[in-house]
Amino acid sequence: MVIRYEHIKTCKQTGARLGIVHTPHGSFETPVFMPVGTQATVKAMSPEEMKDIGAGIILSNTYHLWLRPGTEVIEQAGGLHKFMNWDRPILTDSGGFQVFSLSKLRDIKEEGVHFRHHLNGSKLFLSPEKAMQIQNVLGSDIMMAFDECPPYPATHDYMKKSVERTSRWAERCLEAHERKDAQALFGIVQGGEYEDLRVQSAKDLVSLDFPGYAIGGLSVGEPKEVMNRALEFTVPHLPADKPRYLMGVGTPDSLIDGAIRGIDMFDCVLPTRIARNGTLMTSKGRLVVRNAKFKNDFRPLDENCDCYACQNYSRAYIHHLIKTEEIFGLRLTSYHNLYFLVNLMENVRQAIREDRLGDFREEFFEQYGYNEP
Ligand code: PRF
Ligand code: ZN
Repeated sequence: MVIRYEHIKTCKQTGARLGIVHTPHGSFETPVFMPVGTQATVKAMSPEEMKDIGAGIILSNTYHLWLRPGTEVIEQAGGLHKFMNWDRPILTDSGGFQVFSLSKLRDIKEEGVHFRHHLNGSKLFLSPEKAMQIQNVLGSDIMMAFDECPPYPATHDYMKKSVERTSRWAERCLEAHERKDAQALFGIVQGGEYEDLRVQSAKDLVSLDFPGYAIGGLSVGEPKEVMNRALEFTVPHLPADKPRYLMGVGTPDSLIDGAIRGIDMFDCVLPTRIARNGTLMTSKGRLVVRNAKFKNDFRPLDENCDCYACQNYSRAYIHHLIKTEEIFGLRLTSYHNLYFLVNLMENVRQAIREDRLGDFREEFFEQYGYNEP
């Protein structure tokens, strides 16, 4: 196996897992939050800063890198790690989800998805084989299968057909993957909110024996109880000795509640996206530093944070940088938000180590607020 999940312990209070995932570019501890670097860069952050905040693995996107700069440039660079100067693990998403979210004109067929370039309108085609070929060139440590993520809500009938196609596509992905000794391919469980389809999807994929499994099709607009229930009836069908990844989830509440339901890996654009419009995640909930009330506030963004931004700069200063559209403002807010989530997961791991993740959850929400996203 190219990657290996080392189970350290299970939290006695919650059942959350503490582990280490070993990859060809080193190891990371789980549960982990993976910052998103769509265009071969985590927006506003250098790789050195990513290491400072303690990021163990980052995510990038097949779809975007295929369109720009194109696979050939990355091949000439010697792969994505070298191209972007990041020597720790990289996970790449397969492109399916990005086609569904970015391209309005698309046609899903058994062979793959025909769609138009989201910027110039040209005709494009992605398939399980193509997604594997691109990810093999990128050289990510963890590649994702090419799946369909239907919108929420979808009918049981549509979802059943979609799950069955996603299973057939998963088999084609395994077949087309040419670097099994260097890159691990994860299967993606779909099925929406339907228990029978989630179970069917999980069983189909587990029978194909992937080195890890993702849960897709959640955080697509459903209430959080729906997501939690879907995790509860899906996770028990996944093998205990492989990593489990909940795709596109990154609010503090869902990271903690996902870990409690046995999830090991998470990713989301949320912290970096909201940072760029002046919104911070803090131990006391969200703070919109671009609001006028922070003009004369000389406290740090988060009084309980020891990140570089909070140790050296005030809300007043960052408010000013955001209002004047200074680049340094985006760097500081991005730095803080990523630090906040990476550090939250370090605290989650410590709580698991000490069998008190349930208590940690209560203490965290007492401060953060129960209704804050
Ligand atoms: N599939 C893939 N990528 C994803 C998702 C999915 O279902 C999601 C759903 N939240 C985010 N990213 N391939
Ligand atoms: Zn901070």
